[in-house]
This record gives sequence, C-alpha cells and structure tokens, in this order.
Amino acid sequence: MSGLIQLSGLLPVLVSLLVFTLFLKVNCESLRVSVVSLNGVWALNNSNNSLSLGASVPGCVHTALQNNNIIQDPYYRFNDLAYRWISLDNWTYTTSFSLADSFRESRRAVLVFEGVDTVSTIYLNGLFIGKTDNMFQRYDFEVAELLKDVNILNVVLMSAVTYASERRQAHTAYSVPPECPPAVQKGECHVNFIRKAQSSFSWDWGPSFPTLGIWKGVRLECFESIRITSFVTSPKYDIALSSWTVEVELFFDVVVASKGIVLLSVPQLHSEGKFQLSLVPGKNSTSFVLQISQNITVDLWWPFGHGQQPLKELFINISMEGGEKLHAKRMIAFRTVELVQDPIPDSTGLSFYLRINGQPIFLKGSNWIPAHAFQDQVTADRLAQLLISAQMANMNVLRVWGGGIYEQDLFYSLCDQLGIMVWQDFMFACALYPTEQGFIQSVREEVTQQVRRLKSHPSVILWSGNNENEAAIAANWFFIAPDERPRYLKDYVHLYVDNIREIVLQADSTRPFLASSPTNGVESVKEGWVAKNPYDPNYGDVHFYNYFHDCWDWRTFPRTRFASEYGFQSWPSLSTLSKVSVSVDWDFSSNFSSHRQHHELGNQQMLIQAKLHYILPNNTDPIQRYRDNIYITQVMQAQCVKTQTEFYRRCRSDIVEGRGHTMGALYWQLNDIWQAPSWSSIEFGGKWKMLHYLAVRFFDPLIAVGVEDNGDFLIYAVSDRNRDFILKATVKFYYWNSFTPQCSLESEGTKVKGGTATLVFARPVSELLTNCKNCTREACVVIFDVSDPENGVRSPSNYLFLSSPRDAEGLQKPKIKFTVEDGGDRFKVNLHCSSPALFVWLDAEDIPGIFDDNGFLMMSENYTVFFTKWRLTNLKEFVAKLHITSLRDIY
Ligand code: BMA
Repeated sequence: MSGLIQLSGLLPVLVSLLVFTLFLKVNCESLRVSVVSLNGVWALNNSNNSLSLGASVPGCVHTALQNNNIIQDPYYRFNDLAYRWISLDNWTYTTSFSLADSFRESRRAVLVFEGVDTVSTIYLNGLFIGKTDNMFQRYDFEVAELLKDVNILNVVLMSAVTYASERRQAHTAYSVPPECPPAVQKGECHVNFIRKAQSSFSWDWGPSFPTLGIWKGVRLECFESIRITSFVTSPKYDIALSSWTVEVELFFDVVVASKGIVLLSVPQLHSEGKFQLSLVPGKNSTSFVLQISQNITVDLWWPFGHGQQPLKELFINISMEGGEKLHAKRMIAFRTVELVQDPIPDSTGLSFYLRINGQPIFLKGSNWIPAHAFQDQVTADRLAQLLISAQMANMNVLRVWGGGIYEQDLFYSLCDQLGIMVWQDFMFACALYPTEQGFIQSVREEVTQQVRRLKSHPSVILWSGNNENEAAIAANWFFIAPDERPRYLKDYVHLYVDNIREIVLQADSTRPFLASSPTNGVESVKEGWVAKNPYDPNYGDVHFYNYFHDCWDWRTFPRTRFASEYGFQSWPSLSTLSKVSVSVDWDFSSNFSSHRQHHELGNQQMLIQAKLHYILPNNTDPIQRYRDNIYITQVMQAQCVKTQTEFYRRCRSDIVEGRGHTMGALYWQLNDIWQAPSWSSIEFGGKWKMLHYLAVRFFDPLIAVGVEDNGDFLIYAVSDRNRDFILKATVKFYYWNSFTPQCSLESEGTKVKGGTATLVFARPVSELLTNCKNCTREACVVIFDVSDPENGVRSPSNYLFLSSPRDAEGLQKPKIKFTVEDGGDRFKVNLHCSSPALFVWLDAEDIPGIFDDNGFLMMSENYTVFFTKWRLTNLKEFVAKLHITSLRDIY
C-alpha cells in the first residue's frame, strides 16, 4: 500500500498560514479612535484574599493559579475534583492604568470587554460601570466621565456554579431539566441557567471546570465623533443579473451627526463604488452594495477537494466632511450555499443536502468541541494543527457543536483558507432552557453579535439552533408529564424560532438556518418545530449511536439523508495519558480509568464491541496489557467508524425502500478537551489516533467500498470527483499466512459519474472462495481497489474481512522489525515482517508528528512509511520511542 499523506513538513505550512491570517485582520486606521489595550498581567484575588497573584488577561483563574504554582496541572489524575473549590469561590481581577490628558479629554470613552467568563460586576475607580452574565457577548461600557490620570479597574467575578444554582432556585414556576449531569460525569448542576460553555460543567468526554476569568481582550477606546464597532462583508450572487455583489455593513457609534464618502474597492476584480455616508448620533448601521464588474470572471471559493479557496481583498476608505479618514480591509470570497430539501422519486421523504456554487456536495468531516477547558491555552499552533489535521484527513466540514463555544476568529479564518466548511450551532445542548425575559434578551444580544462576527466567513455554511434539543423534547429525555409538554414546546419555539431564528433570518440571508440538529428540517417545521421523530432517516440529519450492535454489520446503520453524528469511543495513547497519570493508574480497572471515563459503561462498551471481532490482550505484563488494551480500543473504533462512514458514502446515489441519497457523514468527534477516553480521532495534544489515519483513506475523494450483501461481495466506487471515470475493480485474495495473492480478479470498467456511488463489482462470495484454491472465510482476506489506468486514477487500497480476525486461520505473529533513516524533516521507517500483519500501528510516543500511513494491513514483506516531525528530535530519540504493534502481537 502506498503512503497516504504527501507532506513536506507541517510546520512551514502552519507558519505561512499564520502570517496570512494576521493579514486577514481588519486593519482600522480609525477615525481618531485612540485605543489603550488593557491586556497583560492583572492582580487576582479570591473572595477572602487568602490568595493574591498575578493573572494574564485574556485568561482564567485556573491558568493563573497553575502559572503561579499554586495548583498543579488541573488535568493531572483526580485534580478536577481536588480543584473544585476554585470554581466555587468568587474572584476579583484588578488592574490600574494611567492615561494621558488627550485620552481623558475625549468626548467618549468606551471600555470594551471582548469576553468575560461569565458573571461579573465591574467597577472603574470604585464606581459601578456594569454587569456581565453571558460569556458569548462582547460588552461595551461608557466611562468618559469616570476616567482619571491613574485608573483602577476591578472585575468581580461570581462563581458560575453558584450563579447557575441561584437562577435555578429563582425559577420557581416550573423546572427546566436536566437539573444535574449524570453522576459519572462528576459535574456541576444547572448549567442551562447560565450563558456559558455548556460543557464547562462536565460532559461525557470532558471534565468539570466551570472557569472564571476575562477570556478575551479588554481595551479602552477614546474618540471624539465616530467609532466603528463592526464591519461585515457578504458577497451575494444575483441570479437575475447573473452577477456578484458585495454587501458591506458598517456599525457605528456616533457622537455628532456627520457626513462623508465611502469608497469600496476590490482591485483584483477591477470593481469599485462610491457611496454617501450620513450618520446621526447614537448607535447606527448602514450598508452599501458594491457591484462586481460584470465582465470579470469571479473565481469561486470551493470546499476542500472541490476546487480552490481564492480570497480577495476588499478595501474600504471613508472620508468624513470634517477631514477624518478611515481605511480598512477584509478578505472576501465568493460562493453560494443552498440547503436542498426536495421530494425524491421513490421515497416518501425529502432530500437533505448542501449545494455549493450550484453543485451538490457530500459533506465529509467531524464534530468540533472546545480544544481546551481553559481557552487561553488554545494557541494558534494548536488550533492550526487540528484544522490542518482535519484537512489532511480529506475532511471538508466541521460542525462547531452547540455545547461548547463560538470559536475564536482564527478558527474561522483558517477554515476559510483550508476550505473547511463550518456547520455552526448556537450554543445550546442536550437540555431545556429558561425563557424568561432577561434570559431571552441576553440570548438575543449574543446571537446578534455572533452572527455579525461570523457572517463574513465563507467557510460558515449553515446555522443551527441547538444540539439535540428538538430530540430531547420529542423523545422525552427528561420525563415531562404529558400535560406539561405544551409549556416546554412553547418555550422551545419561543427561544429557537421566535428569537434566534428571527434574528438570524433578519441579519443573514446568505446561508440556511436549521432550528436543531438532528432535525427533520422542513418536516419538523411542518410538525410545529418538534417532529414526532427528529431521527427520521427520511428527513434532515440524524445522530446515531449504538454501542451494542455489531458495528461491522452495516444493516444496523440508518440509511439517512445526512449523518451529522455517529461514533465509538477509544482510549488515547499511553504517552498522552502518562502526562496526567502514574503507573498505578495504567490498568483498565484502576480508579483513574473509571474516573476518566465520563460515559456510563463506556469502558465495558469498548471491550464488548472489540470482543466481537478480536481476541482481547492477555499479556502477563500489566503495563504491556494496558498498552494493548488501548490499542485494541483504537482498532475497534477505527474499524467501526470506517465501516459506518463507508456505508454513508456508498448510500449517496441509491434509494432502497425509500431511503438513501445520504449526503453527509460527520463522525463524532474530531478533537479532545483533555486526556481521556472519548469518541475523538485526535488525542488531546494533537496525536492522531488510528481512526484519524483511517479517515485519510475513507474520506478520500475516490474510494472502493466492499460489502457483503445477501451472500454477494459487492464493490462500490464512491467518487466525489467532478468528472466521470471508467473504473475497474481489482480484487485479490490472500491467505493470512502468505504475501502472495492466491488469486486476483479484475472487473470490466464501469462508468462512474462524478459525485456518485456506483456498483462496479458483484459476485457471490461462495463462488469467489471456491474458485480461489479453496480460500475460506477464515483463511483469506480480500484486498481491492478501483482504478482508471487511462486517467491515472486509483483509489486507496481497501479490505474486507470475510470473518472476524479473532477467527482468522493461519494468522501468525508477524515479527515486525524496523530500521530508521534520518531524512531531515522526516524519518524513513523501513518495516519488515515475516508474515501478513493486521492493523500495524507505529507509535512514536510523545514525539509530535505524523506518519504518512498507519493502522494499515501489511500484506508485503517490506513496507516503508515516513514520519514528519512537528518538533526537533533526533534519530536516537525516535528509534528509542518507536513502538510497533499489530493485532497478532497482543495475544
Ligand atoms: C452526542 C453529542 C454530544 C455527546 C456525544 C457522545 O449526542 O451531541 O452531546 O458528547 O453524543 O455521547
């Protein structure tokens, strides 16, 4: 099998991306707005002043305590419990800053908090200036009257846990479940009463760290007449005129009425326009529509794998009558997006897919969760590494899941550049929510601000109101009595439809809105926004989890229109776990192993599923057995998600008993928040699990999917390519103990249209086996691919087990040996084995980097893989740390 990932080194790519990203920032040489950054080290105190330390802003209390060596790594062993006190205390951040006269004499001065986590009362020079209670809002406070030469600013934070509980107690009319997370999550209660990352009170993959802090920047903006608070760009295609326009919205804070001229230009498209600007005092907004020259061909922005991601510069120059000027620029991109929900012949339901630039696109990807419990520790490198890893696995979409946060600007800028589409949830998950006036007002402001902030990004292709809250009502997760149900239904519609949806539709006509995920889309709307069964495979998207069915049996998967969540857990590698644990923890029955598992029965489920097809590890050395157990959970997860994803991809063209036309496969979940068992394909710290290596193949634009159906062996060619190919299948049967294929077949070429799944090979399994020197299900494995030699196209090699590997006959210990050569930015690993090896796994411990292939079947004596390093290391270290395991080595 050939290497999958062609990499000349990831770091240079990261660096160039970051440089490019800086360039994307809006560069406001403002209308004489003087800005004083208040970021830096502030003083931090707890409520009784027993703790007093320096704390970075942006930042949070936990990080500050850790940086001051007052606490250990909060992720270490059981520290999430030991440090619960931090979140139960109240904390005050204090800074002082001096100001030159020119600032103090400004007519207006606004203190801008880009993000406070979460509940605070803020004082300037001892005087109250405002309160915050929503982590997802930016807060601006007027302070011109209060400024002095030397100023003291205090942000008094209240425990989010106490606040949530108080809000719950105050909500006496009826309960708003769930009250608390399941005990196994060891979390805090009533998170649905606070506008804060819902997973911060614990989740089934994450710890409870209800942070407090000033998690985004703080600055003072002083000005005389006008300041711009937002600058939003939306390219739109005008079908009637067959041409593009760019709508530019500007949001102002105006002191005195004034007039000016606005010049908009996109030099790369030879387009410019001049507009009159007329502003009245107060908060204002205005918009202009720039017509892109009709005789210019506009290069479109495409999702990764479908074309380029051209970004163009849009310049804005404002000249006010008083002589003030402003220049700013923004990167823009041109693409259209439609969510298609149309009748399908031979089916009762409706389609559900995304059309980008008029072309149906199969969405391949995963779900994104917060990359750290302490957001100040999510560095640009960490973020870029995760997003580049997603793209390297041929993903074209990530869903920013509704239980976390609206991500930082850099996340979306990188997605714009990488061609990763973003399905953006609003931050509500797995709960019912209160709908009293104050809560709704806060959400309205949050949604208004977030839509404004994210709208300019071409990568964002869809808004979705919440995670699983339609399902929670429909399936009555919280045991609501029948006569109480109307009240909750009403609240649901009030929050997501009358408020969130209303704001989104008003503010953004350039992308679709769904009220929930999963949902039946227009069918849910028809049924009053909560469908009887939001998991209906005939409509909308589906989340599907089943840990007890055999995941190799594709019949157990729903033939849905769109799979936005599905997955299986695995454990991260020992090198990742050893950062937060000690050797007594390295046992599946240790306290640590159950403490870290936040999903009820999760550890058992993994092993039960693994046992269906593999022999479980039995090494007598306990640490080796622990490593092998981790390995087998990763094999199980990778193979399960592979099977399910291949199923969804091969369902894109067929309708079977009314079902099919699947157009999306987003497994749960891409990344991790800490070192723990979870559904992720990338461990905390960036190391790829086996699943991520397999995703490179199963998300390849052209794959061969092999299945058994009613005794037949079928191969589907699934193509996301834009053009047609004549594809033939090459099929080889190998005995488990031989490198030479026992027999090979080749099918006739079949025309496979771009964007289809087409059957290219079908033969009874029994016939294939008897014709192949008496291969049996247990003795042989089938390896296949599809190719169009004339056009030089070939899918990655794939395999189908005709029996479980636990029953494989003749499979021997492969005695894998290796030598390593230093090739500069990568190591060349030459592998040698004595017999075929399954799920060969190379693990370089904590040396960050990626192999160009891993988790593969080694069906030849020799095979070479490359390891691209993400940090400096040397041959000696690499050789010492490299572990190689295959399935037959663990028992
Ligand atoms: C889904 C998600 C998450 C959860 C995951 C795994 O339902 O939306 O809430 O973490 O399942 O249980």
